Amino acid sequence: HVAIYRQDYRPPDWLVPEVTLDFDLSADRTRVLSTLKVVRNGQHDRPLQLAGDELKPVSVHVDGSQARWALHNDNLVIELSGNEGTIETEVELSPAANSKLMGLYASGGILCTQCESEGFRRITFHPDRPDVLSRYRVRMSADKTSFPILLANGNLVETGEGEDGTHWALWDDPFPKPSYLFALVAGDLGANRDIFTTMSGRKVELAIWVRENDLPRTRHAMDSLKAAMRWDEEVYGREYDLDLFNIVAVDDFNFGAMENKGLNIFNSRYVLADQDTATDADFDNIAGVVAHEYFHNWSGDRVTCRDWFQLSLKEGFTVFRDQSFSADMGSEAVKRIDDVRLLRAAQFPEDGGPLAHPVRPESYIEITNFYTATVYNKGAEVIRMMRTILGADSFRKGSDLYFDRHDGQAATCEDFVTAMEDASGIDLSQFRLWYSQAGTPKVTAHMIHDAATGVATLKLAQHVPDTPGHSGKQPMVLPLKTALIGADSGAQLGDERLILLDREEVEVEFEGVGEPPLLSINRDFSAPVLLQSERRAGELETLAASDPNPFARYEAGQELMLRALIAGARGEVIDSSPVIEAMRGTLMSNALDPAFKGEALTMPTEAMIGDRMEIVDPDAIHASRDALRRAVGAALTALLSEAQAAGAAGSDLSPHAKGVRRLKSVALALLTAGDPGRGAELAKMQFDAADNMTDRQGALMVLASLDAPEREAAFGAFYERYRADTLVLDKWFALQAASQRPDTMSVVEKLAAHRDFTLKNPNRWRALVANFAANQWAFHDASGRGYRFVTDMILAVDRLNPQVAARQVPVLGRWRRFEPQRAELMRAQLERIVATPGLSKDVFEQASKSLV
Ligand code: BAL
Ligand code: ZN
Repeated sequence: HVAIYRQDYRPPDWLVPEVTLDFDLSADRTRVLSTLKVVRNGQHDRPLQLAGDELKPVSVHVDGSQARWALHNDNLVIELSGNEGTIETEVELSPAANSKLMGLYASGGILCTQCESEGFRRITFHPDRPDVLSRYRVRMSADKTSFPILLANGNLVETGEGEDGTHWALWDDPFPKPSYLFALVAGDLGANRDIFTTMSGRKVELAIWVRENDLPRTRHAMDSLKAAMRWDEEVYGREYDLDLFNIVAVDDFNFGAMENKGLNIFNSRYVLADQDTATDADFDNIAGVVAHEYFHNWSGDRVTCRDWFQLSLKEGFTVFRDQSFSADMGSEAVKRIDDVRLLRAAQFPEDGGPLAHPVRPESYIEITNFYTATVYNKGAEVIRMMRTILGADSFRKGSDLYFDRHDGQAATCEDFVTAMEDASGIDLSQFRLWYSQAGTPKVTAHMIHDAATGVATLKLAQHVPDTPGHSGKQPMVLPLKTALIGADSGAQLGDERLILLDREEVEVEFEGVGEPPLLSINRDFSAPVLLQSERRAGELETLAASDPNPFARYEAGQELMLRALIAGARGEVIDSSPVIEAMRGTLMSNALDPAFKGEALTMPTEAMIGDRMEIVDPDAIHASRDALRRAVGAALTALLSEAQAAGAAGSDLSPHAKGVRRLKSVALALLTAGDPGRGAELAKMQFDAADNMTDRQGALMVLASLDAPEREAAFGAFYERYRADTLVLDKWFALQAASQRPDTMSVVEKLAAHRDFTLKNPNRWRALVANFAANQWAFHDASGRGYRFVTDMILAVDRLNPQVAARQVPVLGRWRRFEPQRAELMRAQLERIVATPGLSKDVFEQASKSLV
C-alpha cells in the first residue's frame, strides 16, 4: 500500500475537456461506452494514464483506430503521439455485485452512483482527479418497466423509446466538473415537485425522488431545500445556476449524502421524515444535510478542490455554512452547543490520538479515510475563526472575492485564505498554522485583581501538543472572546473583548474593575481549544447562573458537573449539591427557553469524562456518573416531574415545541435515575401516549437501560409497529446497542444474528456496531468481549464494504488512553486486524497507524 504526499502534487499531464458517456443499464450487466477528448497539458512526452478500479476494457480506440495500450495496476496507459486525441473505451459492470457502494451500484432496485472520492474509475477509465474538469454529455438506456426514471447531472436534452421495452434519456451538464461530481440514477421513483424563483427571477424546477410510498415523508426536505436556497442568496449572494435541481434518496449509502452537480444523491435517513417516524433531531439533521449538499453547489462544485489534500476547502467551509444556516433557522446558542458537543466527542479524541492529522493532511494511503471530524468539523472551526477575526462584513467580502476569483477552477485552502486576506487587508500568515498543525491547543488562564487600582490582569498561555510525526510546534492564533463578570453583582463588567492569543504567553489588562471579577472566556467557543482556568470557590456556580452569554453559561454548568464527575471517578467523596443547585436554578428560570434547559441539564457523556482524565477507567466513570444522576433525580423530583409532564403537539415543529420535547425526555431520564420504579411507569406512559417519534424514542431510550417489564413490552410493541420501516428499525437496533445494562453485550451479540440485521446496509450496520462501540461502559467491558465483537464485525464488513469497516477502527485505536489491561486487549485486536489476509487498504491504514 503506497502513501501519497501533498508535496508531490503535479498538474495533470493531460486535460479532458469533454466526456461523452453512453450507458446501457441493467442491474447485472451494464455496458459503458466512453468518449474522452484529451489534450496534452504543457510540454512533455508522458503517456496518457487513465485510472481504473476493477475495470476490464472490452475495447480501446484512439481516434477511431485500435490503440496501443497497456494495463498497469488497473490503470490504462496509452502512448499518444499528437497533442490531442479522442479515446473511446468500452467496459462492462455488474452494479448488483458492487457491495462497496462506490461507482455504479444497486440499492433496492434503484441503480445509482457514488463517485467521491475515487469512484468514477469504477465506472469508466478517466484521470479521475479533481483538477481535471470536463463537460459531460450522458446517454442512458434501460428497461422502461424496471427503470422508468432516468436522471443524470445538468439538463435533460432529449428522451425516446428504444427496442425491446427500453427507453433512453440524454443529459447535458453545461458546467465543467471534476469526475467525482458525476452522477446518474435509474429507478422506479416518484417525485415531490416544486418551483423555486431565484433572486434574479429565474424559475428552477425542484424534485425529490423517492419510492412512491415515501412521497408523503419528503415535505420537510423540500421545505429545507427552499429555505437553504433563499438563505444562500441572502447571506452569501449565491444563486442557483441550473434550471433543474434533483435529489434522490436511496437506502444503501456510505456517506450522509453527495453533492453531485444538479443531482444530489442522499442516504434516505437524511430525506424522509414525518412526526410518526422521525425525531426532532432527525428533522434538524435533514435540514442541515439538505442545506449542506445544496451549499456545495458553490463551495465545492463551482469552485472545487485541486487535490484531495484540500478537502477541507469545500468541506470545512460548507459545514460552517450549514451550521450558520441551522443557527439562523432555530436557536443560535443551542446550535452552537450541539456543534461543540460533536466537536469534542468526535474531533478532540481524533486530534489527541494516533490518527491525528492537520485540517490539510500531508499524506494518505486511502483518501476516504480522511473524511474525518478534523477535515469537516475542525475545518469549519477554522473558517469560523477567520470570520471572528475579520468581522462579518470583511468575511463576506472575502467569500465574494473567493467565489469570483476561482469560479470554474480547482482551488486550494491557500487560495481561500489569500482571498480573505486580500479582501480584508488583515495578515493571516500565522493563522495558516491551523491548516498545517494538528492537535488541540491547550490554553491556561490565570487572573489577578488589584482591588486598589481596579485593574484585573489576565495571564494566558498556550501549548500545541505533539502529534504523530510532528513535534515542537509554533504558537497559533487563538481568538478568545472574553468578558469579566462581577462576583458580587453577577453582571458583566464592561464590553466583551476579542483577545488574540498569538504568542506562547500574553497578558491582558482590564481597567475599572471595581468588584472581584470572574472570567468568562472562549465565549461561543470562539477557538477550538482545551481551556484550563483557575476557578475560585463559587465561580462556576455564579457563571452558570448569570453569564449573559448563553454558551458560556452552559459551559460553566458543564464544567461544574465535570469537576464533580471526575472527582467521583477518582474515588473521591463528592458533594453533589453545587450541581443540584445549578440544575435547580436552570429548571426554575423564567428567562431560559426549554431547549436551552434541555442542553444545560444533559450531563457530559462517559466518553467526555474519560477524555478529561489521564487514564480512562470505564467502570469508575460509569459509577460516578450514575451516582450524580441518582442524586440529582432524587433531589429535584418535583421540578423534573413538572418538566416531564409538559408536552407539545407532535405536529408542531417550532423551536419552542422541540425544546419542550427535548426537556421532557431529559427530565424523564433524570427522574428515572432517582426512582427507577416510578421512572419505568412514567416512561411507559410517555411511550404509549406519544403522538410523535421524539417522545416515543425518548421514553424507549430510558426504558432501554432499565430492568423492568415495561422494557420488554415497549421494545416488542415498537418492533411490531415499525418492523417494515427500515429507518425506524435502525432506531430499534441503536437503542439496544446504547443501553446501559450489564447484559448489553449479550443482547448486541444476539442482534447481530437477528434476521433484520445485515452487513450490506451501512445504516443498519452502524446502528448496531457504531452505537455499541460508542457505549463506553459496555464496549469496554473488562473481559475484552466488546473489542472482539467489534473486530469481528469490522473484518466481516471489510470483505464487502471497506469504507464502512475502516470508519469503525479508530475506537480501538484509542487504546493508549485506557488502563493497562484494557489497553492490551484493544491492541491485541488491532494486531489481529493487521494480520488478517486480504485486508482492504482502508482498514490497513487505520489499524496500522493506530498501532505505531
Ligand atoms: N462530499 C461528500 C459528502 C459531503 O460532505 O457532502
Ligand atoms: Zn460536504
